[in-house]
Amino acid sequence: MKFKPAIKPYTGAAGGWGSLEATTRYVIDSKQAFKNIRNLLRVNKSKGFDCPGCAWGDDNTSTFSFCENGAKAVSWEATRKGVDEAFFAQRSVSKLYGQSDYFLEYQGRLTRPLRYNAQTDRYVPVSWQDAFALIAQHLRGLDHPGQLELYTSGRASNEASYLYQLFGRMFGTNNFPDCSNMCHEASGSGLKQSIGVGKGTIHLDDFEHADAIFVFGQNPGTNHPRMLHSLRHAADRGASIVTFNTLRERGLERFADPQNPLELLTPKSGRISSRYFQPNLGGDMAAVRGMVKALLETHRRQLAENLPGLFDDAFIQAHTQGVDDYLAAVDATSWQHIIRQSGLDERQLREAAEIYRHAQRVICTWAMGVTQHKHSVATVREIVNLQLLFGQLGKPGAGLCPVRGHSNVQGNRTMGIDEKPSGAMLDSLAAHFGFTPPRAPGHSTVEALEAMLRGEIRVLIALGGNLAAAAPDTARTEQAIRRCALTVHIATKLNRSHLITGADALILPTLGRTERDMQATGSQYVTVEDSFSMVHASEGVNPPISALQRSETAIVAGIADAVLGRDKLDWPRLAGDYNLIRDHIAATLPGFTDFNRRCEQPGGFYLGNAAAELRFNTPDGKARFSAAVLPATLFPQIDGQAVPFTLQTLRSHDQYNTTIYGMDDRYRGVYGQRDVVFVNAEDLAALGLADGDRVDIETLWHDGVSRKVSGFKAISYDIPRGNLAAYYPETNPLVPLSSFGDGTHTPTSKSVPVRLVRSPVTADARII
Ligand SMILES: Nc1nc2c(c(=O)[nH]1)N[C@H]1C(S)=C(S)[C@@H](COP(=O)(O)OP(=O)(O)OC[C@H]3O[C@@H](n4cnc5c(=O)[nH]c(N)nc54)[C@H](O)[C@@H]3O)O[C@H]1N2
Ligand SMILES: Nc1nc2c(c(=O)[nH]1)N[C@H]1C(S)=C(S)[C@@H](COP(=O)(O)OP(=O)(O)OC[C@H]3O[C@@H](n4cnc5c(=O)[nH]c(N)nc54)[C@H](O)[C@@H]3O)O[C@H]1N2
Ligand SMILES: [Mo]
Repeated sequence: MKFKPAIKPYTGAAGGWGSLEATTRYVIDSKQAFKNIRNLLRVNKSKGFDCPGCAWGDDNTSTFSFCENGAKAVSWEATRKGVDEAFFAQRSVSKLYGQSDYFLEYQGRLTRPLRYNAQTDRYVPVSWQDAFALIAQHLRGLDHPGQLELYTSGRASNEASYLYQLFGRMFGTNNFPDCSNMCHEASGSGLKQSIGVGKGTIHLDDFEHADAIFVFGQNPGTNHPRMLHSLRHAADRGASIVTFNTLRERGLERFADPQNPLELLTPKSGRISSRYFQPNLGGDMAAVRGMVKALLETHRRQLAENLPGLFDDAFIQAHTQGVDDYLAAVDATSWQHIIRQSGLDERQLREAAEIYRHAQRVICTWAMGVTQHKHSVATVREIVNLQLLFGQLGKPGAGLCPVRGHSNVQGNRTMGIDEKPSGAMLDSLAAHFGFTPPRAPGHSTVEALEAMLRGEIRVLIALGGNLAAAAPDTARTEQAIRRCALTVHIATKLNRSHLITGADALILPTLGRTERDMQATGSQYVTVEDSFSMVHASEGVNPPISALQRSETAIVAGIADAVLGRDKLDWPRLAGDYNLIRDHIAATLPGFTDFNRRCEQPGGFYLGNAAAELRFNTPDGKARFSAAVLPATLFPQIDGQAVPFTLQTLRSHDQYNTTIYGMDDRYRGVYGQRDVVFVNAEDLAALGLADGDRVDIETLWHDGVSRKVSGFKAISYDIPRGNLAAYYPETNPLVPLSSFGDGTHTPTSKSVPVRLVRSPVTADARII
């Protein structure tokens, strides 16, 4: 496949015609246009399937509620193309390894179970029974259960995840690395420490009541397009939208609603952000601290003048703990430090603070720009500090909103996919199922890879995802996975992880969320949880393209049955009737009482959030201010040198994580290519480089390992000096495995210390 590279700045609004055109192109391309359009109509309605795109919530009022990127996700899965035996017979695994991620997934759906044959270096057909037996044989041969890693990606349903964690714990391990470890871990961890619950506190309709919405480190135009509707409506009724983003993202500037015919017929489009600040990568904690410093000055001045202070003292008194220590930390942080680290000047931070304090109700949202740094937990907690000072919890139109990634990543955690499970959950499983769950914490994703590198892990089972491509430090990650005796991937489409095999390897083809799931007792639905803790049913409608594909739930039950037998649980019976699984969930997890009946409710049901009701599950029942010290510098000198650039690795408009739908990044004006790096024009000039020159990007890290990607096209872009951006997963080789967040092990994908050098690679377009 060849793509014609071009750079053409995008001048339109996000959404609008461009979005609908692109949607239609994807729908038509997937070779079953009619069915796909019908599917789109069903997305996010009470009957039909949940959009596998992102974890944004649904308002259940729109009849055509979908977005361009949701449409891509649906039609990508609903393709009639399948990879058959002949495909694998003709291609060795080493040969396939040389293909791009785009090529691999573009081949279509996996249609039958496959086993790797190391002699011929090919995947060959295997029966389901033999596949399960092979897994059982490996697992029975382990020295101890901790030699198993059970990876999960956030598309898995609640039912499949619940069975999966139960299987793992009955087998004896808490090794549940998951995509969340690389994603919103810092949100969960920071929120839990501050407010006692690791989830956002707001409902979707709070956006209709907020006076100001602060959006930190997030690109909703591409990654949560339905959020633009909420932002746009809020902006239209006069709410202030204040954005902190290192890049100028088109979707945060202007948005035309593709579901509003008037806006498609006229050039009308709505402004989103009232103020747009571009901090340095990793500069958000400093920025928020600067806002609080400004607010604290005003607060004290007013008090000195016998005027009411700014802070909500009644709220602080009644519901929080630690304010004095926090304000002392703010006093101890100098403006100079704040300005240097945030990259914003005092006037900008004072302006943001003024907008904040004049709003009665404020929502703060954030995503990967906040969570993928070393000091991400402290940054999340700093955002909470600001909200606590003003009592912005427990009332409509206000609160905290980490915008989740994968469509059911939040549900996975609720179901117990957690390497550090709470004692209460384990107690509940132990009592209900009559077994002794392991109490020792298991491995997060980075810890799992480290353990594999040390040769401590024998078997990796992955419930979806693309671990090899999604994880950092590609060379070390691949080396780690290859050390396993058995790798098992439960997947919809071929991807790079399937080509990084252990000595034995299996690919188990699964049904996607769009597909009808027939089991012994008839057609089944599953459930998922969105970013707003709404749980709802999702029922596939498409006939599967192969009779040999199985549902995730059935595959997990099949593995458990082969490994553990039926002494404790009749796994096949559970796989035959998901209502029975939901009964177990109801009996063991808080908030799911009467689960099956509540699934009938259109739009689903709310799981509840104690912090949103001002009940804080912290040791003293109060929300806790964090008095963290602002890091002295974001990058200490490495090997005696100052780090010239910080690189963030991010998503283009045409990808879903490691799934590459196409080579364009429309809103950033990039077409037909992905090997680009966005650089400030003055930085380019200082390096003696011209716009479009090819560069190598080299990581500066203190372990002596060389990490480099070559021949990237440097593009002059609106980004603060010293900051760079390039696409993931291509730049994952640059992220050191040992560079992760404090207290989270989340790879620092948004702050990689690098240098740029002119590249010897000059070819203009590489063949994809
Ligand atoms: N279409 C589509 N939808 C998706 C996904 C997808 O790949 N494609 N992925 C899903 C998943 S798993 C996730 S986690 C979410 C990801 O959603 P996002 O977090 O929006 O994803 P990224 O592309 O990583 O974008 C990070 C954004 O934060 C900004 N940023 C980076 N670092 C900083 C910083 O230090 N400070 C500030 N203020 N800004 C910063 C970047 O410029 C960019 O706009 O989207 C989900 N939805
Ligand atoms: N450098 C860098 N690295 C990052 C990030 C970054 O911003 N920068 N972001 C991180 C983030 S936020 C995340 S969430 C992770 C994502 O990590 P993962 O979740 O592991 O990766 P995905 O690309 O979402 O997984 C795609 C694969 O999932 C399979 N799949 C799709 N649908 C289904 C399904 O319904 N069932 C099953 N069983 N399989 C399915 C397909 O085979 C597909 O190839 O990557 C992380 N890695
Ligand atoms: Mo994510």
